Amino acid sequence: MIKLYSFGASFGVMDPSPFVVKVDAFMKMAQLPYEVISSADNLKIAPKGKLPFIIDHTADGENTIADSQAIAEYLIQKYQVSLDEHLSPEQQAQAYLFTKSLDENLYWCLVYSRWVLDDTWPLVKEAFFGGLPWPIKVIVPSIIQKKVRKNLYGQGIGRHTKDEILAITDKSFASLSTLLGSKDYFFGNKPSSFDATVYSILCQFISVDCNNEFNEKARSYLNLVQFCQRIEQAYYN
Ligand SMILES: N[C@@H](CCC(=O)N[C@@H](CS)C(=O)NCC(=O)O)C(=O)O
Repeated sequence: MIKLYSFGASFGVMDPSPFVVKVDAFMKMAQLPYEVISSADNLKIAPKGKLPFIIDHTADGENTIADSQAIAEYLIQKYQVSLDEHLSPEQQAQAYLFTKSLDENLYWCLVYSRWVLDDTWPLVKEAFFGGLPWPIKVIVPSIIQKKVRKNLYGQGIGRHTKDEILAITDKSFASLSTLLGSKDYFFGNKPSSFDATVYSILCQFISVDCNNEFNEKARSYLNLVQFCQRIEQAYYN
């Protein structure tokens, strides 16, 4: 049995981490049996200090794998997952590089929109720290927010103004919308692992119960909204 270690549902999606949702959607698409173990404390036992990670309990012992890309590669190899078999080598190369763009650029725009924007920060504070006892719940959020701001500055996105970050974010939405066009999935009429990846980040803007400018921008792309609905009807009903 595969165990997926996650934070737990927030904002109306199965996890506030796109990387956790990516693995969850991938396993659903691949029809692999698995169990989700949800707790913020999972971070304390995460092999690389980040979620997700999986532990695959097999007849030969346990395999622990961290990082959404490494997890997908492990599962494809171990369980002969055929999700990407209809992609040409060129499409597989594109999917990899598009994934890195979403993971390394759009993701940080999401982090900014949640942790820095004044209208969303109170929701984040409540969702992630609301359950902590007083006075920890007053002290810890601002310490972590400071750390996140530092990471955003180090990564580079945090050096832009809000309007610039919104414009950078919109470039990804517009590009995804163009790539999808009127197709059901990004590489045709069958889902591939790249659809799990795109869904995992788009649902954090589109399907969540947050209504900041970044959410509104994402929801202005009808085909992206319909794409999220398509995945949710197929896998999250
Ligand atoms: N490259 C990793 C990224 C995972 C990641 O950044 N996870 C974040 C949540 S979205 C995390 O666990 N952050 C905790 C921390 O940095 O302390 C993957 O693809 O799984």
